[in-house]
Amino acid sequence: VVLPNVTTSNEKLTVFFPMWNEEQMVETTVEAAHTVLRRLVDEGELADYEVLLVDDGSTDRTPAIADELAALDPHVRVIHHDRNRGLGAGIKTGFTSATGTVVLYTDTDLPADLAETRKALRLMGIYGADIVSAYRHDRTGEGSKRVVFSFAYNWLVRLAFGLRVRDVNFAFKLCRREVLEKITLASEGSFIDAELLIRAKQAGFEIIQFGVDYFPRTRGESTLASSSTIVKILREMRSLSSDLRR
Ligand SMILES: Nc1nc2c(ncn2[C@@H]2O[C@H](COP(=O)(O)OP(=O)(O)OP(=O)(O)O)[C@@H](O)[C@H]2O)c(=O)[nH]1
Ligand SMILES: [Mg+2]
Repeated sequence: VVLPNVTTSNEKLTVFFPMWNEEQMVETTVEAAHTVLRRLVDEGELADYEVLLVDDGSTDRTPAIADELAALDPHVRVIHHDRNRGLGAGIKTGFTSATGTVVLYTDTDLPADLAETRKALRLMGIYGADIVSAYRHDRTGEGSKRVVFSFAYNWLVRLAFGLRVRDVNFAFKLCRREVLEKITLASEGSFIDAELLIRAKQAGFEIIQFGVDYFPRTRGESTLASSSTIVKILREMRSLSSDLRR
């Protein structure tokens, strides 16, 4: 009798966090990542993991805390930008420096429980997806103005680029390394999420989606929830649009 094989994964996961002035979150976030990822390794769902902190020229204690955490644990790595370059720049650094075979990108204020990583990995395997992109079941926690903006933005991206994704800017995306090796991202700002999905789809990669509970920020400063971010995103979208529609 041959027992059904209990397979052990040979994937290494990099989870990376773009961060700017997150001194109130960074420790909690790194600890949450360890707790979830260590268990996934223990249970054979992952071969190894890396926690990558991309400090985008923070002016508070974030860089010092991040360096301390990295010194304490070989799973943690930090990259500093010498000046603040924007969310897209942080995400590009995360994607190009990740050593994993699969890469998860999420926000430092943990908008979704990192335990969702297990489900995302499983879905990626079962459905043969290259990107697993999460959407919020209920996003009302971000306030009504932003709900309206998110809705309009998702609709605009769908109309302009034919991308059918429910929550384009939600920061919980698991990507196969092959995607990141194949495509080159240009955005330095928050258009990066849309650009990633559009270019991946155009290159023939499979994107699937799943819903998660959303936890709005409870600590630290909200830096991207401003009208200047919206203006920048639309400007970036316009300047990249002919390249993306080619
Ligand atoms: N690389 C980079 N990351 C940033 C910058 N500003 C914010 N971030 C990070 O981007 C992620 C999202 O920022 P948030 O301030 O949470 O933006 P948000 O989720 O739209 O808004 P709130 O959750 O309401 O604060 C977090 O991990 C931030 O640390 C920046 O200038 N550069
Ligand atoms: Mg946030």
